[in-house]
Amino acid sequence: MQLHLISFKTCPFVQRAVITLKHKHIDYDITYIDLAEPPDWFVELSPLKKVPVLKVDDEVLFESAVINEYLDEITGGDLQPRDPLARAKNRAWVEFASNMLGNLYMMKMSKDEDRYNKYRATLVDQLHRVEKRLGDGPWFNGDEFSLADTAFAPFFRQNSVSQNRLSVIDPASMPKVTAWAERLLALPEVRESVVDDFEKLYLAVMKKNGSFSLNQLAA
Ligand SMILES: N[C@@H](CCC(=O)N[C@@H](CS)C(=O)NCC(=O)O)C(=O)O
Repeated sequence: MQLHLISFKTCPFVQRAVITLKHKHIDYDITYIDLAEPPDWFVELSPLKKVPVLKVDDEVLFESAVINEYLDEITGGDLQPRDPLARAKNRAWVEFASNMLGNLYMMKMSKDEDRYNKYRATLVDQLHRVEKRLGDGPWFNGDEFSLADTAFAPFFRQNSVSQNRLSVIDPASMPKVTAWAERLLALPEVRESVVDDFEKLYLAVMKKNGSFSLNQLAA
């Protein structure tokens, strides 16, 4: 079976799939596209015109959460809790992480201070909810590393650009989130989930969007 991931170099949703692929030591090919000028074959292939898309031989899978569940299921299914309620809750938190990724993007790309503050406040509230949900770790569900970890990790990677100088994590009020994020960011599969020039590309996207927070960084 040939697995072929279609990616955009700064997309955190693709990073989720890469983390799972690497965590599971699954062989795959990767093609990077430019979402600003998506090639015709991609528009034809991707129902929502979004990345990630995973080609499984000639079949097409889309949506990062679905792709990750598939990758887990073909390799033993150990990244989802066995209990149906625990599994459903894990899926709900994966969706929560997706919402946070959207808010992080909106915050980072906000042109003005008001919008920036609005998204930042939402994210701080969301991170406090995650803080309450976390136990003693090391992972989201305690000892068992799961798809919730692979779903949140790209949030922490994107949040950590520029040596955390734009971070929304407040270590004093979010000690569990802080420790969990550090643990995730230290994993090889998370470190290798982004391209070598990821930070440069990510900051370039912020600059192109006239990012308020990037100006703060320069000030
Ligand atoms: N719910 C989707 C979100 C994927 C997504 O938003 N991808 C962005 C890039 S990070 C995209 O392809 N955007 C192109 C577009 O919206 O046209 C998933 O989890 O896979």
